[in-house]
Amino acid sequence: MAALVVTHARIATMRGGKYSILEDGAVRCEGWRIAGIGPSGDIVPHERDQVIDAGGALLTPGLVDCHTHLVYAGDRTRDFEMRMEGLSYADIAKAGGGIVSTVKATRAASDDDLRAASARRLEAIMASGATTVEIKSGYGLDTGNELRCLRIARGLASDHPVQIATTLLGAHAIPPEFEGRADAYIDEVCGTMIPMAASDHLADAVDGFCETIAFTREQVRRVFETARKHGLRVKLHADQLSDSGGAALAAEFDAISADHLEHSNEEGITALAKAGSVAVMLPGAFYFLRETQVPPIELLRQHGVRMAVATDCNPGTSPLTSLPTAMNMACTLFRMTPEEALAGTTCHAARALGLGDRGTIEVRKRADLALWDVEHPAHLAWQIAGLVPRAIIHAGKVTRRG
Ligand code: DI6
Ligand code: FE
Repeated sequence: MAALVVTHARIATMRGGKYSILEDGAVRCEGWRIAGIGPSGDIVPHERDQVIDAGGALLTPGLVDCHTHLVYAGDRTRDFEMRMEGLSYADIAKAGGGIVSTVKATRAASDDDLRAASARRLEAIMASGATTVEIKSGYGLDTGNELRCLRIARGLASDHPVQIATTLLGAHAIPPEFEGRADAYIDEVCGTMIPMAASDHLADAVDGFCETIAFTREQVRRVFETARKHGLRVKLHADQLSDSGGAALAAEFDAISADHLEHSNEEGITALAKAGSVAVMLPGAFYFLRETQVPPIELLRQHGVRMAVATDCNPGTSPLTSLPTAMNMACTLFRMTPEEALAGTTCHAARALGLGDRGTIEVRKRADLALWDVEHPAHLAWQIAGLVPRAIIHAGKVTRRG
């Protein structure tokens, strides 16, 4: 079988969550999978194979962005201006901004406009090295619009060389028509939204926003119980702005990930470790909101909780479309190491999506790779912005050349 062979690369295989570097290595891709990896001298291309001579450049797994909200319409720059003038998140919501303004714009947008706006953001994340991207709904907030956003998210994979994982985030905020009636809205999420998303195979997982300004633990618990009944795995926006016991709740439902965690307590962290949930760090939102409470990185390390890093691409708290920039922020703001940050956008990010077939460079894994014109893998976290790979390989095919 004709194959694609990358030779003379410094390969960060990311096995075991470490760089695990193979110097002057080669990777043989057959179809969409990796068929061989070893020293360049051992992996000899056949005559008909396509060969990329990396010339000593760095080869990593294709990056995985495991937390985005990139399907939305409208504009939140006025929110940003108001915040710079000193208004609070609550003041901004009262003045007509906030999540609800994005919900209104998203509902009003045509399918074509919503798809085009979402595609632009997805393409920017892909250009930063991503070959797998998770996309949440959460700006539709009624059954029709939530399912529409998931359908658009799924559809983006048909004309982009990327794998998309979709997550239903119906419990993101209380929609205007349910103001003051959060429980009635959760009835709709559990009674209609989750069952329909499950039967139409539109969601790979279910997420919620457990927070004083969003949904209570009891409300999220109902969402999770319904998800479980429909065979869907769960993730949670947990303890972002306050200690709401989110980490422990996520662990109780064996969540594949618990995300944010700035205010999590040790009990919650211990529970996450036991459940094997991944802790997803989102430094873009921390930076953009000028938060001061850093997530308990040292506790997560001590308890052996795997840490992922993602963009959280969304219009209100993290307008970020570069994974290397998210890695840089995870190091400068959270004091993660560059090696942890790269594990966070490769193997641990894949695990945060429950995907065991990617995130490291090993035989039989997906042939999703990124080739970077840098000497050391720490460069990916060192550079603040503007870093893009020289080449991206998705499912064994070269999809981008820099
Ligand atoms: N946490 C956040 O930071 C965003 N959503 C969430 O659950 C905020 C989204 C927005 O303001 O549009
Ligand atoms: Fe988020």
